[in-house]
Amino acid sequence: MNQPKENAGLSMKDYNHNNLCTWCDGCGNYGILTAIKRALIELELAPHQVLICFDVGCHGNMSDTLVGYRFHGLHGRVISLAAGAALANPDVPVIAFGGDGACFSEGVGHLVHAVRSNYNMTFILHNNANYGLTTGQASALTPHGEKMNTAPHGTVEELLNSMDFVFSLNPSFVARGTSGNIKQLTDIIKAGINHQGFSYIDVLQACPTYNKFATHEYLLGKCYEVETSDFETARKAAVDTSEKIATGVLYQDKTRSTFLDQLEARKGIDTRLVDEVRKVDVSALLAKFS
Ligand SMILES: Cc1ncc(C[n+]2csc(CCOP(=O)(O)OP(=O)(O)O)c2C)c(N)n1
Repeated sequence: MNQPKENAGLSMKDYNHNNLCTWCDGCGNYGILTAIKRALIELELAPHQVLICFDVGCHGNMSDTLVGYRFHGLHGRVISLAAGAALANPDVPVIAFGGDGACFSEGVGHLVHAVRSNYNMTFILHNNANYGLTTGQASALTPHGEKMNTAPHGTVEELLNSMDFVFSLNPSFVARGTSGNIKQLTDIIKAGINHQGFSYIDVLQACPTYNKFATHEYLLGKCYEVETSDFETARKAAVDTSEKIATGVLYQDKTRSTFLDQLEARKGIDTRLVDEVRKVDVSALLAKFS
């Protein structure tokens, strides 16, 4: 990050918006919202110094309650639009929020290529194990057999093991937190923003209205914290959730180059793409199509 450290006096109110919050009582999104604000304050990043991107879903309504540069995109597309912004202006940290419904269905292709490209951005998965905004549809992360509104007799499809899937893509940063442990989640988000490369943060999010199987109490009781370890140990700890659920920064490779750092065509260039496009006059081209 090349941000000037000039914001030591930031507080929660700098990020608070007066808009009415539409989340259900007890929704884990409140905890995630608090953690992101705390992380930005502790990193001394003012709202105008960070880009926050949202997918469509319950979690996406955070765009109404958080002050800053925000972009609310189409369902499943948040990673791609955030990656574009990160490539266009690497001086601005980019954070993208997405739901498990969006990320592991419509958006799964974007996730694959963002991890393997190692774009320099942070992705925070609101993993409530269902499509919340469309009132409790089963997602790819809903356990097999769970009774959901779209599967009253039990979910037929097999559960997608998201951690095994992400580790199979050779990620440079993988973390897991819970919406109920705000202190830990704040530290995880800070580590993700500071990481050079694609930071994948899985947040196990309580959804008291539609997720009856992984409640706030269940998650807090099952989670334990691990220290960063080697790739295979981290993968094993992340994947096996049968007895306990490993949380914390599970894996980080600080030596990996980002996508932009590896591009020969950008080497030795000090300007940013976001400035360079302004120098090109496209009015004649646009006139051809008007
Ligand atoms: C391409 C597309 N497909 C489906 C929808 C309908 N839709 C809107 S929100 C939503 C559910 C979102 O679930 P998830 O991504 O898990 O986020 P959550 O609401 O749980 O935070 C769906 C299916 C849409 N808006 N666009």
